[in-house]
Amino acid sequence: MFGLKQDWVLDPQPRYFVLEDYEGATPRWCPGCGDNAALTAVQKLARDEQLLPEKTVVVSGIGCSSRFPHYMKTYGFHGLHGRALPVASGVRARRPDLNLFVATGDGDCCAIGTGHWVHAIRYNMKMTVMMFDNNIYGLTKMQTSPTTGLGQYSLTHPDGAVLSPINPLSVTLGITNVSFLAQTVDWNPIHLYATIKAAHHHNGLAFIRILQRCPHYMDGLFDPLQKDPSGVTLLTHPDGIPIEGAGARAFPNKVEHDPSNIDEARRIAGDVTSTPIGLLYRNDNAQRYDEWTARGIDMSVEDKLGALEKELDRFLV
Ligand SMILES: Cc1ncc(C[n+]2csc(CCOP(=O)(O)OP(=O)(O)O)c2C)c(N)n1
Ligand code: SF4
Ligand SMILES: [Mg+2]
Repeated sequence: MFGLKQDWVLDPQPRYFVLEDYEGATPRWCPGCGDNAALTAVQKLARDEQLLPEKTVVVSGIGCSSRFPHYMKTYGFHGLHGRALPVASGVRARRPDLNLFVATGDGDCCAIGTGHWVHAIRYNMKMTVMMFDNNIYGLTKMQTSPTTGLGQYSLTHPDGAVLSPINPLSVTLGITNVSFLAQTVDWNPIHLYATIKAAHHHNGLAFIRILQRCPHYMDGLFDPLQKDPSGVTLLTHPDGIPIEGAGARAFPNKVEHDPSNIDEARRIAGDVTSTPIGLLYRNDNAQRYDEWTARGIDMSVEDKLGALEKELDRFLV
């Protein structure tokens, strides 16, 4: 489980990281909040993969879920509401060496951050994006979000939400150059962990929608799925999210789905009769904008100055 660090040459001794090495401030999320489960999964993944803390960064926007970077003992950036993805894109543009995780919420990503969501998917820069979907604005105490269900009570719609919710899976699959889309749930730690791990190893932007419990403002939202897991369809495939044993037994409905089939992925995403979990779509060969932004990254200072001089010389009069 623990491995030798590869690229730390100054250490007199090999370093081995344990969970505590990734644990930052004590989480202040409510008891039972699904964000806690995802934090544990990411910390375990970091430990299992022996990610160098100084080479790992977690970027977020604003919301309860966006407090994530504070609770990791890595680098982090707690950004502005809706701006997690542009900040993360900036990090990735010139740092291909970093492990990059993004925490965002349904409000953060699917409302104020929608434009950034669309373009980040198209840019396909390597990062693991966790979109915590609790169907509500949690931090600001219960306003309707784009994923709030029709008729749901909230402080902005005390008579019930008047519009049908956006479908983040369908939206993501509609964006040009999408390369990885998965859905998981906070209450199955095995599936949650396996999904984040697969995303971390994906060759591009991996977008995960995490169905996340908010017992404080949306108590019981996912009770029907928890009490009757036949409402969930577990997507299985040799190229999908590997899950066995108790993690898989929790879901009696299983359907084999080839994640390279985007038409079928779109059909599954739009099927309102069941909640899919697993890998809906993956394309390892999608274009990567970070390969373009990283050009010249190995140039020496002298070479950069020389290239700059040459460029400026073009404008000599
Ligand atoms: C520009 C801007 N607009 C609005 C806000 C207020 N605000 C803070 S968090 C939030 C909603 C967060 O909801 P979500 O992203 O779903 O996260 P959750 O708290 O549910 O995890 C809003 C509207 C803000 N901080 N900045
Ligand atoms: S309000 Fe909801 S989302 Fe926020 S910490 Fe509490 S349970 Fe979690
Ligand atoms: Mg939310």
